[in-house]
Amino acid sequence: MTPSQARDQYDAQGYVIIRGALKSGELKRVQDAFDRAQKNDALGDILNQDDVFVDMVDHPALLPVVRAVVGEDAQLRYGRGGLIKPHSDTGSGWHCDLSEIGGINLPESIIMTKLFTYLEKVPETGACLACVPGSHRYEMGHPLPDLDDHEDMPHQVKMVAEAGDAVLMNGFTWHARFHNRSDIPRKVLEYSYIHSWMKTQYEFSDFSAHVQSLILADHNRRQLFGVPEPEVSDYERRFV
Ligand SMILES: O=C(O)CCC(=O)C(=O)O
Repeated sequence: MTPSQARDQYDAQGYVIIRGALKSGELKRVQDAFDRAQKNDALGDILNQDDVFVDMVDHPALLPVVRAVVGEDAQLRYGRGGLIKPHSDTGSGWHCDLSEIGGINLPESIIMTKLFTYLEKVPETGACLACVPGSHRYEMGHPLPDLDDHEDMPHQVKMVAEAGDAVLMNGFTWHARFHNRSDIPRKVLEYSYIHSWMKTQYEFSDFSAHVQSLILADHNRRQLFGVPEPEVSDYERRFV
């Protein structure tokens, strides 16, 4: 799938599945680093834990899709890891992340998108992300159905994934997480992308000196991490 085909799917469905983004050797490197971060109780601060997590911000199988969807002014909003234990009722209700935003016609805008990269298989019985395809085009304020059981949402599609697959989802798409009824922990990297002129959820000073040096070494990373570019306004920032 080319980035342009991915963009077409994202536009039509409100999400796109990117199969096999991480291949075996690299996947193992990311899995091992994730497990170390989890042991250190540092999944919320994943970007400071290992260089692989900084590499994931501009990964060659993923960033081209982010660029095709968000645009050449994309910036990271945050990055974190998430673990859902096997056999845990940790599903979440249906929601749309951007429902509180005003002043923008969200059904026709791409303001915030989330990239979920799965480090373990997520089977049908796992803690699947589920989306209602096309719901990113519903008019603003469209009410979500009042469901007794979130698993009963009509027209939903579950994101069953293999380790190394990723899902890029529009923040205006209706989505939920299912309970984990499988034997497999759900290990995910969740990176959110916005535009260069929007606020991020971190300060550059939150990063270690080492991570700061990784960011400063590259133009696109400086943009992704919101490092100011002398004489270029935040509105004018572009990847090279
Ligand atoms: O963990 C998931 O699969 C869903 C996460 C979610 O609902 C969200 O990021 O808003």
